[in-house]
Amino acid sequence: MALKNEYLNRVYAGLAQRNAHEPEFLQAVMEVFESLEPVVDARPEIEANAIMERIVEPERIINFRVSWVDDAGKVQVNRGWRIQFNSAIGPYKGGLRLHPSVNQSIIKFLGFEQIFKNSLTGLPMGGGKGGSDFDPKGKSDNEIMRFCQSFMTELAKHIGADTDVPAGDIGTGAREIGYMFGQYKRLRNEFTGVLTGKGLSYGGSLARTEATGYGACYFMNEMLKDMGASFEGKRVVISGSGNVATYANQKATQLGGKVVAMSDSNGYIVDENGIDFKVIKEIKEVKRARIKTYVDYVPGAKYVEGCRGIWSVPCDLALPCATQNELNGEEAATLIKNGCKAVAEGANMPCTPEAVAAFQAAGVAFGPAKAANAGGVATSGLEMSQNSQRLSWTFEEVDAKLHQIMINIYKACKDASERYNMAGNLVAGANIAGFEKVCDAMLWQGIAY
Ligand code: NDP
Ligand code: 2IT
Repeated sequence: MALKNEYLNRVYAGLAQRNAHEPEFLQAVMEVFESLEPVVDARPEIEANAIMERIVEPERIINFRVSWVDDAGKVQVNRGWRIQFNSAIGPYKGGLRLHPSVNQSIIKFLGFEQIFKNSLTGLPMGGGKGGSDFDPKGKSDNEIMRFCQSFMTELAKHIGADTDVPAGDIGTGAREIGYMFGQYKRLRNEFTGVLTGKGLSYGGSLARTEATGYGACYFMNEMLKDMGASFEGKRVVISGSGNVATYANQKATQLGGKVVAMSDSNGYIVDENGIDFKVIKEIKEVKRARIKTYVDYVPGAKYVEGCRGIWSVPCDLALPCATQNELNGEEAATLIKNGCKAVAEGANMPCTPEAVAAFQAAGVAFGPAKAANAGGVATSGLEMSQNSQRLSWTFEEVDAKLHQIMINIYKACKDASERYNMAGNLVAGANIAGFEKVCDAMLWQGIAY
């Protein structure tokens, strides 16, 4: 795809040549560049200061070996990354993904998007991301602990409460953060807010566990309000059944919606009576089992093998909350045909560019990931504030702040889209609003990075 702005086109072409084997990263950059054309046209200082060339190059990529010993006594070796992408507006901040599919392209796309997402929260956080191709599935708690300790032994050299603050993402939940925090403390002999998503007994924030899923629903709710609608009585389909999906289910249900389908990477369940959030929590958080076991708890429900079929379940609202590129153009067409009216991305980049274009062409309200799932990292920012103050706020206080942040993000995206004559295009709005603050901070700080 060619960009109309000559400068952006040239920067993208060079990037594509240098990163030919990083398709997810290039996909994420292209989406941002498309949105920023009118901004770059209007502000010559962006080209004069090589802002775009700089913003697509991570400030630092740390890539390391992670060796650990499994329960059989065999030495295992994984690859670890931390990509410190941009620190213009605050310390690097972003999750750690543990999944066998992890590679540099995936961590770079996530780190790049995190820059703009974190900016949208209104809190002082730069963009970063990390992870490993380690697969937590089927590992014992001791194996998870040994991996996390080995991973942190290297990572600890590069992070800190005022430098870089990692958190959870796919495969990294409360258990993994706990083991990593323990190892960091042991290595550095300091108790600081170096990670977020911590347990409540050692500095974690109330409502952080719920925040991404809740935030995605708060964002969806703002889109619905603008359409003169609400969650009340709506059929909702949520892909995934991890942290984001589980609490998106809880909030969508609290707001009056009925969640009829959820999935994992093997298949999906349909429960016409509304999927019971407490059963999902039991299956995923306590038993660490597969979603197909839902039918053992709720016999009226059905399980279908193969995760992508979930998009054929008719719904009014869709919340893709599993992983990147999980919803393509054809699947978007099926959702549209079945009457879907609004989509909010709980996962990062779950909709392919073809899917996003299909939704926008059909007038389906579309909330992009950088905005719609920013509630997680926003609440991580609130965890950092509480840690710095040596205080902890109540669930209600944190949830109220999260809610207000999501309302502000929606408004910022909408305002930016209107300022550049793209009203209704929240993809452009999110990219522009997120970019503007980072760009200004980079301009003020001179050519440092
Ligand atoms: P979890 O590990 O808790 O859950 C991930 C869910 O997605 C699981 O149901 C998993 O199924 C499914 N999934 C993962 N990979 C694939 C795949 N390749 N194909 C199909 N299904 C897959 O992760 P989270 O809920 O934390 O993260 C989900 C998404 O939300 C990710 O895109 C993440 O980057 C994003 N996100 C997370 C935030 C957070 O605070 N946790 C914040 C903002 C965004 P299975 O168990 O079968 O692997
Ligand atoms: O993609 C994301 O925003 C996250 N995984 C959460 C990051 C964080 O630092 O809380």
